[in-house]
Amino acid sequence: MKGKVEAIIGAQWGDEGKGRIVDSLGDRVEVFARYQGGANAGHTVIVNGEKHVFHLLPSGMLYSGKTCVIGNGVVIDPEQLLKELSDLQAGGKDRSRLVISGSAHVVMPYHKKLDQAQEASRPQGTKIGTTGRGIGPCYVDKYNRCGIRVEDLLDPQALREKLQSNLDEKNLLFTRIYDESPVSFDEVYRQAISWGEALAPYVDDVSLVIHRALEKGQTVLFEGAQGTLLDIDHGTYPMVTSSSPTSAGGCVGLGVAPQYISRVFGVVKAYLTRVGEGPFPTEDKGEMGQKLRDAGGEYGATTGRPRKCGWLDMVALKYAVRINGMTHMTLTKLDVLTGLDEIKVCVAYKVDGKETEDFSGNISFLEKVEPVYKVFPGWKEDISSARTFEDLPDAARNYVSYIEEETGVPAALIGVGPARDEMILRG
Ligand code: 2SA
Ligand code: GDP
Ligand code: MG
Repeated sequence: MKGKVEAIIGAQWGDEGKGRIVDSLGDRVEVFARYQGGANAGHTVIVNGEKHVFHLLPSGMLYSGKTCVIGNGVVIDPEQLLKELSDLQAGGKDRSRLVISGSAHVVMPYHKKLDQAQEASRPQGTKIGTTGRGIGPCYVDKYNRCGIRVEDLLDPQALREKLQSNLDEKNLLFTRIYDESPVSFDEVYRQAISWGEALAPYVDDVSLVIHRALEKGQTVLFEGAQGTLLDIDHGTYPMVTSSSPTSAGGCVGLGVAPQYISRVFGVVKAYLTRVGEGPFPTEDKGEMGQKLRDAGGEYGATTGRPRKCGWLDMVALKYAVRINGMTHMTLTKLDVLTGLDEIKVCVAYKVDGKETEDFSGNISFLEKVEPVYKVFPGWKEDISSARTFEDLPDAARNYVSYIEEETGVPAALIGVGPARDEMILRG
């Protein structure tokens, strides 16, 4: 094996700062690869004071001469993708070569409509808080083997037949179950043909493109979207997304053999957030939660929804270490904790009077959890210009060292601000 894969995955409920980490580590990478999720993702990258939010494009698009791929495991909303591309082009920033898998499924307008209708019809307490981007319904069609793939957009006859049978079914759902208007075949067909024409130059065999890069000894970076606790299998089901954000998802979602993975970087926010519904044992619903939201700018990068905020949860984090095979951590937003008198960390769960350090995604279990906290002293010094571990105040170093010791995973990068260079790189 000549080349290697490094995976960057969300270790929590998403929005840990994956986009910025991908960008900050991008120098030594030749291929950036998205492998799951879709335009529900919002990955923020700040370079030279300019903010970019990527939804479908890999966060390496700002580099020159690199390859960015969107794998078979991603669900592509062509309208969103073409908009992102043209926005970058307008700013003269699409310097990377983009390759899209023909096997990736297409998020059609009726998927978004269905996602929104289903979410609206869920009773309180059972809502998922989806982004409304059509993700769940598109993956349902994929696994039901009736979905429309990117390659179908390039074949007008195949597209006509598939679209017709999909709309026959979806329009029954809209009119008979959800009291919605039907979707017009002609309109969607015309739109889909034009998407195919626009996307055709980018379509190629992604697995082969990556294989050839690896053969040349290059480094490929898997860019996870969402996070471990939102994983369809390993997350807090059913309050999850419909894909596999965990490291193993990268192999399936790109067609890459697992032995190429050399390092798994889990992106860990120094506190915790969740957007959407579902249990969150360490959420602070009071003043402290609001303080973290304000200091961290915790609003959805796709929907603008306020994110729920709370304390770092070591029980959940150790689970993420195990599920992903995390070899390294990248700890983001340490600077957001600056100024707090004390910082709490959940070290165990108390459930039915018993303490446990074993996480479970079972929501009935999580709803009963009382967090057991350890309290750390805070620091007051501005840390945004720290570039070595030694530049950090003692209290900040203690906090990071505690997380490393408890997880057994070294923090290879520490984020002290959102910009590309606002970090401490430790090898
Ligand atoms: P969906 O739309 O079917 O994937 O929603 C299912 C759950 O997954 C959550 N989810 C996310 N959580 C955090 N960040 C995401 N991306 C955006 C961001 C979210 C936004 O970067 O801020 O802007 O609101 C993301 N995408 C999906 C979602 O909240 C549901 O709980
Ligand atoms: P992603 O979905 O994991 O890529 O994360 P988002 O982009 O949705 O949210 C992370 C937010 O935190 C973005 O606004 C980033 O610019 C910001 N961010 C990332 N790392 C840091 C950091 O170390 N410090 C600060 N203050 N902000 C950061
Ligand atoms: Mg995000």
